[in-house]
Amino acid sequence: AMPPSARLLPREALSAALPRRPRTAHKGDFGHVLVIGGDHGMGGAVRIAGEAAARCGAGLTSVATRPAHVAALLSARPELMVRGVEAAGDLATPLARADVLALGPGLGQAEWGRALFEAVRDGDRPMVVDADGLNWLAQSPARRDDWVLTPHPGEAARLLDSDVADINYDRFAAVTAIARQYGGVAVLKGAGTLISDGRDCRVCTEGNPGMASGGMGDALTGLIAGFRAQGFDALTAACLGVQVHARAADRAAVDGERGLLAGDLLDMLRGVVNP
Ligand code: NPW
Ligand code: AMP
Ligand code: MG
Repeated sequence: AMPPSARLLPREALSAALPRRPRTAHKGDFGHVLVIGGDHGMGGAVRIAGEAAARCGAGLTSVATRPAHVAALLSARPELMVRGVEAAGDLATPLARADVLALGPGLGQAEWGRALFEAVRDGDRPMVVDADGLNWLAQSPARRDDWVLTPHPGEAARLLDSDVADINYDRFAAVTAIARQYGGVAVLKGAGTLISDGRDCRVCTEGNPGMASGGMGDALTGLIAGFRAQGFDALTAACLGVQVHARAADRAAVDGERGLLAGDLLDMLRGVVNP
């Protein structure tokens, strides 16, 4: 059952929050997202997150990743600014230019990822933390008011030192506990994604099981960071990101749920964010 503090995300929320742009708009009005991640074997995660940020309207999108991934990312998506990072010190310049960080897609569980996580965690930029960023956070807990954490039930179990069955037994309690323990806004992913700021809870009723495929969460991370960069507060950006993500997946699934890819969702974004 839904607790009284929970509300469904209304379908018309997107058209209310996403009016047409002013005629005189320029890219500086829409913020700069920096995606940090993509250890060996997971360069696709930062490409998906970066494309999602750009496709939801961020003014500029940069990616900091393993040098081995730079050429492939640039040829796939030349609109992204891609910087090869060998060690945490190489993040200083891109960090100084960014308004919002997307920390964790494909970041990995090795020393490289830990060093990047630690270099960024206590900085002054608002951030969305996902995937291996959440795994590092679970190992060295911290609190911030200005971040959005986006765990799937496996990551939520690590954050709460619990197990997946326990998380799914009471998803409302789990998302509230994560927001209270870590601060900011928590998004508990999976069918009926929940969003909590530690007090109120929102429920997304859109989306479909075609989304159970690799890279889907990385797209959500980029979307929330992209909305944050456009000036929405953490809770609003999280709700918009979740709803845009689910609706794009529903549009992409008209040809069938099985075999749906995160890239198919990215192709639907422009229609969804221009309601
Ligand atoms: P199981 O397997 O069902 O027992 P991990 P990851 C559980 C990157 N990626 N409900 C699941 O349990 C990511 O960004 C890169 C219940 C298992 O234990 C990360 O950096 C891609 N349980 C990295 O890979 C595309 C659930 O959690 C564990 C659950 C690892 O991310 C793929 C699996 O999660 C990927 O995004 C649910 N809904 N969901 C790329 N193209 O570069 C998960 N679990 O171990 O955190 O690994 O999510 O695959
Ligand atoms: P991740 O596990 O990080 O790749 O994230 C998966 C994304 O797909 C999250 O946004 C989930 O909410 C979404 N998703 C996965 N399975 C479903 C489902 N059965 N119904 C709706 N959304 C789903
Ligand atoms: Mg994920």
